[in-house]
Amino acid sequence: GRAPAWWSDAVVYQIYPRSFADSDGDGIGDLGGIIAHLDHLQALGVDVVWLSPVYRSPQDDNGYDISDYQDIDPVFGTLQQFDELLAAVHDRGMKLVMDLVVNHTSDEHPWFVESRSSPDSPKRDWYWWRKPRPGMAAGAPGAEPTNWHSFFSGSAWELDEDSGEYYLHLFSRKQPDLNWENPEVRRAVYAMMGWWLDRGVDGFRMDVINMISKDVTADGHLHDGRPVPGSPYGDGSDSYICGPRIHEFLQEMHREVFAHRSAELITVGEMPGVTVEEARLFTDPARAEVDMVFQFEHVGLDHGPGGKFDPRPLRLTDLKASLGRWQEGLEEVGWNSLYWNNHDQPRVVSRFGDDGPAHRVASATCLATLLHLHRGTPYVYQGEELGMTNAPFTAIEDFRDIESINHYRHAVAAGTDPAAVLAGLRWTGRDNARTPVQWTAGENAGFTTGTPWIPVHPNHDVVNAETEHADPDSVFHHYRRLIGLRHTEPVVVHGDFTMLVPDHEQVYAFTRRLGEVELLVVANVSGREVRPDLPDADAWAGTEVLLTNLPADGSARDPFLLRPWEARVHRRT
Ligand code: TEU
Repeated sequence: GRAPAWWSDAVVYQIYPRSFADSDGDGIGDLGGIIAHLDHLQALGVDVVWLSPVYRSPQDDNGYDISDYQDIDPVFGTLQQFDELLAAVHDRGMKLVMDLVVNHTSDEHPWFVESRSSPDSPKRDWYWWRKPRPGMAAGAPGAEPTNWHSFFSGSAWELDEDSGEYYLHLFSRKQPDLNWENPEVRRAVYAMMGWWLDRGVDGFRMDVINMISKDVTADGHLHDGRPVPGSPYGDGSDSYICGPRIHEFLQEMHREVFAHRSAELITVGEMPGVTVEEARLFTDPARAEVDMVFQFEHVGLDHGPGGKFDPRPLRLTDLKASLGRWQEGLEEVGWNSLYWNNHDQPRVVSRFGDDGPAHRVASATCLATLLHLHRGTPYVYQGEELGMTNAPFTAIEDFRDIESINHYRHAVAAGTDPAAVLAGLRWTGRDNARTPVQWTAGENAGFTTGTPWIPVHPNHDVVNAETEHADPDSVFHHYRRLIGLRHTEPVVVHGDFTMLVPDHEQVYAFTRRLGEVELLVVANVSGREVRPDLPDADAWAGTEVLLTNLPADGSARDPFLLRPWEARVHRRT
């Protein structure tokens, strides 16, 4: 067999720089703030740090709109400071992964400025320029080249008045899609990636990388998407999710960028809409595409018929069926990434747990235990290790995220009750994950000495790193123990996975086995006591308890009479 990759037992920590820590008092997190808090990451024990984008950017989508791939935005610092950060991360034995955003650039990137300057521009074909729909006047309703909606509301096409042509933007109008059909575009991207790797970075998290290949006919035609009930726009995802040339492009990227470089690099492709069958192909080492993918199935299970802003309660059986299928699907070939949170998702303790004072710590540590005992590479998103909660925003003025603000504007204009729209945003809006990291109980949670760019959560008096470092029963120390366990127990990394009691609506339980060593992981994912009927429970009852999330209560109780949000990991050989 193939030797396990260096990162197989690694845990990755995601930093969203804007919200991490501010060192210069302008209210926005920056590289200096990250350098100042590396002790926290080292104490947690993570192996890899993934930085959300810090490149030069107009910040329309908080840096996911890049105007210069080879410079640092002044709001975050300088290239020299970046080199300092990289060295400081390496000095501590950690690696640094950059965010690679190459499905689109900013409309202020020189490539797009040149492309837009004239239909005859040599860079015109670097983006997706199209004439209005045949027989229709530019700008008329429905004249867009396809019916696709943008992820950030409205059409995915923006009219350029000067040329009378439209350009494609799957995200904001300030994020025009690059045309990966053009080999010059691909060469420019690979050269840029090489520039960062030569500078010493250890890999990339690739933003919406499964959207770079569009289904286009030989004569340049793009197809309309499926109609969406109640919307003037259609869903074009069949034309760009894992499009016809996606595997070819990723293999080419691997050949051109990674194959002749160090084997100690790590790649993860962010892939909305990816299926487990596709993920097997993307992550099969023999195909040389990416090391792992971020899939979205488990974070869509609580979306209602109206989409992400129409949430419904999660059914635990759905979650188990989904994650269980991914464990099984990538068991022989490929590799999972494991995440509850990132900068696009609501906080897991508020979403799948209970963020009230009685159960916040127990439910955060319960969910953490489940995730970290699966097979794959766990990702911890800043603040998750503190049990940070969703934002308590009450007015649209509190929100900063372009997706939320655009959605509010469109939905209210279409006649939806503003209070109902706001309720949706409060549940699933991305700003839930973007309030500043809570370092202390002091002013602005120790995030900044200035005015924070987005409100600080008032619960930082209780939920903060300083308090949690000092408390062995905190969410922080539980994450630290989970990460430690992955580093010391090979069965956590390599063991097989068997789901137990799949039909139970309160209990999530599974075993892991590697040779003679077997783990039982069992968790009460509810606020009510429960005694599941576990196979082999009597034999497990007396075995070594590797980890629990609740302090022992001193009683000689039945270990599988689970208290609210109790999670246990047993071990036997
Ligand atoms: O997100 C891709 C994506 O499809 C969603 O997760 C997105 O956040 C949105 O909520 C869909 O409803 C990536 C980045 O992670 C995100 O921050 C960027 O805004 C987006 O790509 C565009 O670069």
